[in-house]
Amino acid sequence: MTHLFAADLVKAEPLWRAIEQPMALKALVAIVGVALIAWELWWFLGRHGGGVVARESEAGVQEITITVDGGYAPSRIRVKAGQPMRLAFHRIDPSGCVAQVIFPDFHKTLDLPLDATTSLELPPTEAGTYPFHCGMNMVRGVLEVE
Ligand SMILES: [Cu+2]
Repeated sequence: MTHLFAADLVKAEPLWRAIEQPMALKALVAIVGVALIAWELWWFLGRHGGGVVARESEAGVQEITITVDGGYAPSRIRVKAGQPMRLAFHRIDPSGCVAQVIFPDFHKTLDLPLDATTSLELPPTEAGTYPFHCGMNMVRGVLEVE
């Protein structure tokens, strides 16, 4: 508490008063705050697992279904190089944000009607990492060709 003149103490009613908290509680609040920030960074920027491997149909097409609900599930898809693939997007999220999915490297834009599954066929591709995203580049996924 800062030291005031005696006259001020008599007149001035403080607007708030500090409640002294135990050190352990202060430390706990700080630790929880840092943990939440770390979790948020991981959630938005981090890699979530090693990705999901597409299964292979009898015709040799790699197939995977991606659920579109606030994000792409899975968002990291692993396919083999040199084999055609079919990505089926099942959109259950009514948000207009995810009404389109764009594959910039393939120059493909796919419209995703709500409550439907829309497939995109991609030609055999060289190994590499090919990101995809919603129309506004807010929701993202990645195709890992290996
Ligand atoms: Cu979006």
